Amino acid sequence: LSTKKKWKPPVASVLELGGVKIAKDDVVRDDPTNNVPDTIFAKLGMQLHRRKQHPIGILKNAIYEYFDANYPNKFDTFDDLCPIVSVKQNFDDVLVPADHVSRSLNDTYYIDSQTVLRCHTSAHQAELLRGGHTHFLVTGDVYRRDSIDSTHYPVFHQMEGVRVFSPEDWEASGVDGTDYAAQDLKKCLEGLARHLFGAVEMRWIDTYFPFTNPSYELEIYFQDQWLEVLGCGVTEQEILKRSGKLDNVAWAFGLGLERLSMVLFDIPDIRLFWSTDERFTSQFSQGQLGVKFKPFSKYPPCYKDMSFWISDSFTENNLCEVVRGVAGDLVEEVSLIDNFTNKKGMTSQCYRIAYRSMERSLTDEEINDLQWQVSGCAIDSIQDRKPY
Ligand code: FA5
Ligand code: MG
Repeated sequence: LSTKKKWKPPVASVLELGGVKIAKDDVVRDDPTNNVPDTIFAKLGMQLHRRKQHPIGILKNAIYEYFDANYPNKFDTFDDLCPIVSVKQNFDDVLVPADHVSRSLNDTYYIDSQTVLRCHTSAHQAELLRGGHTHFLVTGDVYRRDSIDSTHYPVFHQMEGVRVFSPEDWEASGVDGTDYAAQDLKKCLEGLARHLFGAVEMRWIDTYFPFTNPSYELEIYFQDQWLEVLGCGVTEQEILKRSGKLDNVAWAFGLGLERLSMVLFDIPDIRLFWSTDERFTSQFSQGQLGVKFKPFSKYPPCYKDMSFWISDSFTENNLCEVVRGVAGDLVEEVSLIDNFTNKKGMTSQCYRIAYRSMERSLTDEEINDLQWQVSGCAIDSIQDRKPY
């Protein structure tokens, strides 16, 4: 089967990121650990969050406004920190255990064994705390190997928020530092949600993060289901201790900016954030939060099913990477629809791939060609023993 890749426009070979120059060879190179494909490299440096007319940039500025209004001149803001960070920054500094799944090559893009594309903006918490910052917001692009559907994309944007309290902040309140911070955190984020959305249906879910305790997620009701929009909690004491803040308590949050934008502007699919089609880009302007996105007619999806015997090393994230590598943003969803294990213990899975363009109708010929290439590449990668 053919594994020929479709022609793609060439990717810039040198990038400037947060004042650091990075050559493509430094990122996409022949290190055995490296699992960053060209499609991901091409997204580095796009910085959608710094575009004033883009929904992500408009949202960032609206959040800044909320913090300015409620905590005048308190929060330091960063939106140009380099997304290429050390394993230490991304994981160790925020107490992610050595055996945590998020560290695996299946979940994170590694440039080499010590360097990753940050998978969350929490990667910058520890250094900023050490640098003496006590109130800050960090916005940036983050990278994850993940499943494919309308609310997941391998590159997305987060905003981290951290606020440090001193004993005098909670001592008069009658509750301990942790409870005080947890209450303040929820009040702050509920206020932010009201500032952005007015009335909206939302709920708090208890959860787990290695770097906070207690930890919560906020979900908002959107398109007939609950959508997780952020994670947050009271910062683990160990993180503060390591930055010399023994007597303090802090809260932290990480907002999913695409998810919040989808709710805010009624954007139905996360791929649209990368669209350069004027019918998308022209609908948003600086400072305007009230506008609802008007889909430019919905083009029909086309479904293709694919089944195969899987080996122990098969993962859905690897399959998704293959599909994205061939079909790019023409793939809307990859879902497991059947899973069968025979008497010999061999497992066969059937995946359904939904192809749909946001911008035009796809022809049968084009889809058949994509599916042919996907199955060729998928078979190669399933049988191939190289990591990915
Ligand atoms: C984190 O990344 C934590 N660092 C957040 C945090 C910060 C918690 C500080 C506590 C303190 P999580 O993996 O849940 O958590 O991601 C945060 C948000 O990013 C999610 O709620 C969701 O809105 C968004 N998100 C996660 N994966 C994707 C994806 N593939 N595509 C788009 N948005 C995503
Ligand atoms: Mg989560």
